[in-house]
Amino acid sequence: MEAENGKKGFFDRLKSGLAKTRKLLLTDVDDILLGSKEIDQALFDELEEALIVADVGPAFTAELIESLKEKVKRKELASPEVLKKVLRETMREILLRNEAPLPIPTDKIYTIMVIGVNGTGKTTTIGKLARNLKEEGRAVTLVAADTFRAAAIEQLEVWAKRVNVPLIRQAANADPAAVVFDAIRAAKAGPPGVVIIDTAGRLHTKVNLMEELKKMKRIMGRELPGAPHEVLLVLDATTGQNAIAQAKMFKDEIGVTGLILTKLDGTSKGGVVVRIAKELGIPLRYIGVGEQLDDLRPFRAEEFVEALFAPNDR
Ligand SMILES: Nc1nc2c(ncn2[C@@H]2O[C@H](COP(=O)(O)OP(=O)(O)OP(=O)(O)O)[C@@H](O)[C@H]2O)c(=O)[nH]1
Ligand SMILES: [Mg+2]
Repeated sequence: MEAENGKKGFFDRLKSGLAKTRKLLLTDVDDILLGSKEIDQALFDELEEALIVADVGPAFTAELIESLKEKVKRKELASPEVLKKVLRETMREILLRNEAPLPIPTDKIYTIMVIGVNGTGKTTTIGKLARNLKEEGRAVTLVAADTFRAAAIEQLEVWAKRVNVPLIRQAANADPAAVVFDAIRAAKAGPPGVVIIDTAGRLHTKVNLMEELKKMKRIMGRELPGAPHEVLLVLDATTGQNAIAQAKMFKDEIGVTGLILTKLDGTSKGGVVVRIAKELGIPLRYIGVGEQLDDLRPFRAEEFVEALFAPNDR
């Protein structure tokens, strides 16, 4: 009962979180369909424009329009209303390919390195994730490896206290690789648990940041074969196309095994989820739809599409 309430609660928040995206995307699509008696090139052109504005990306848009045209040719698309169903179905298919919840084993140490440019929501997301995992009965340790900003360690400490999990930290300006080293040593000495590492989003230069992240990764792998088990990149949905560029950069430089998309509640560019699925081919692990502790959830394609296409509340 509790879990059901939780799910419904999140679905409603997801739905209201996606309100701006829905308004932009579906109101446009509805208007286009309402104004069209038949399916012709003009309709496709308008549809294409609406999709691009919603940030679903050119690759998805092109594929969708192509498949719609095929269906028209094969007479499978009789009326404009059917177009919306196909839009929904095509989105669902593409998103399903990127639905892959984080596979955290219970019998081994599992290390998660959280990376991303500054302000995307890394530290906040780690707090929420720690809470989720703890509620599932996991032992969680947080690691303050963002030693660049003085306040960063304190910020994570607040989360650790709030969620009631241990924090591994050193003094400000310590070498993050040394903090990670401590964390792995401590993890190996205790029962299996989940170790979540917060990292800096900005250093003096981008090259410094990449080198620092690579070094952390190297030390972890040396101390614990297979670590980091997951490199989670946090992307801010409100940055749309920029998020895609960041993902490509981190993927090439560091290697990314999973994504978290935050701040879906603050944007009409939620279509970027579709774009990420289509263009990046990296599993989308979690989505964030607000600043509260329970505003982070594993990404579910079906739930997302359902929330996106749900009727607007009056
Ligand atoms: N609306 C909304 N705000 C969010 C969400 N996730 C994070 N935030 C907010 O985004 C802001 C930045 O979050 P942080 O967690 O500090 O970001 P960070 O990536 O750790 O930033 P740096 O440590 O500077 O690199 C905070 O005000 C968060 O409350 C979300 O899903 N929705
Ligand atoms: Mg931070």
